[in-house]
Amino acid sequence: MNQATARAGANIALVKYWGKRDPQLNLPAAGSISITLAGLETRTTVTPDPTLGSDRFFLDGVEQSPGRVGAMLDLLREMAGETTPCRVDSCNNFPTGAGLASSASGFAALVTAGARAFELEISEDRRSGLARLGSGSAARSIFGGFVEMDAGELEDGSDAVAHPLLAADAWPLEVVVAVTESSSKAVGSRDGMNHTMQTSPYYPAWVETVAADLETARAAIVARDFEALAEVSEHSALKMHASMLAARPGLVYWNPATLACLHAVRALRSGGVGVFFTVDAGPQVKAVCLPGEGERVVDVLRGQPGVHDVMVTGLGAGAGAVA
Ligand code: 2P0
Repeated sequence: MNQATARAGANIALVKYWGKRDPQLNLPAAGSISITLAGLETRTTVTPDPTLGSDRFFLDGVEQSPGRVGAMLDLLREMAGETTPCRVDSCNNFPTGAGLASSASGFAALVTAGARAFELEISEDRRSGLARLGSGSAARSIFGGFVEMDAGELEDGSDAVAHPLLAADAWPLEVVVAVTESSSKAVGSRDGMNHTMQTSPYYPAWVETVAADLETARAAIVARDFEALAEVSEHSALKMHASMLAARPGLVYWNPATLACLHAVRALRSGGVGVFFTVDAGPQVKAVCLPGEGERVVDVLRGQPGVHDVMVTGLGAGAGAVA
C-alpha cells in the first residue's frame, strides 16, 4: 500500500445519459457519448492509514461524509484483500455540484488513485466499470477525447463500460462553459433521473430514441462532420430536458441566462460560426466549438445578461496517475 494521486478531467455528454436499467449496479438504460475536457479536473490523493478508525474524505479541504467514496474504497479493498482505512483528499479546479460534472471526474480520479494505492493491476475497462458504480458519467472520464459509454446487456453489468472513439488531438474542438449560477443545484442528477423515470410520460420515448442518436453522433465524430454533430447533440440535450420538464412536478434546471445563451449560440451558428450548445442537469451552458472559434464564442456568451463567468478549454486525456 502506498499514497497515490491521480487526476481526471470532467466530461460533457453530447448524447446524454439520463435513466438507469438497474439502480443497484448503477447501469444506464441507454448508452451515451461524451468529450473529456482538459481544463476542468479533479485531483485526488488516497492515503491508506492504519491509524485511522474509518475512512475520511475531504473535498476542496472540507470534510464530508465518506458515503459513496467509502463504498468505492470498500470495493477496491475487497479486490486487494485489504482492510486499511484511507484518507481521501480531492480538489476540483471548478465549482462543485453546479452541473459541471464533478462526480464524473471525481470518481474517475478516485478509482485511478485508489487502484494504485492498493497496487491493483486493473485494465482501463475494469476501472471504467468501477467508476460507473460511483457515478454513471464517471465511467467515461477514464478515457480521453471522444468517448462512448455502452449500456451493456449483461445482468452483472460487466459490459456497461466506456471505450474511446477518437483521440483528443484528432479533432481538437474547444469548449466554452458559461456559468449562470455558482451555487449547488436544487435537485441532484440521481434524484432528477429517478424522478423522470418514475413520472415523465416522455421517458420511454427518450430511452427508445437514444440508439439512433448514438449512431448519428458516432458517424459524425468519425467523419469530423461538425454540422451533423451539432444537430444531434442539441437534439439530445433538448430531448433530455423535455423528458425532465414533463416529469411531475416538472424539473426546470434552466434560468433566464441559460436560455439567453442557447439563443446566442444558435444566432452565432446561423451567422456561420462553428458552435453548438449542450446543457446538463444544471443551468450552465456548454458551447462546443470548432478549433479556433472559442474566443469569439467567449466574447458573445460573456455579454449575455446573467452570465457570471465564462471558461474555455480543450479536449483532454483520460484519468491517470500523477507522480
Ligand atoms: C450525462 N448527466 O450524460 C448526463 C446528462 C447529467 C445530464 O450523467 O446517478 O451523476 O451517479 O449515475 O453520472 C449526471 O449523472 O448520475 C449525468 P449517477 P451522474 O452527462
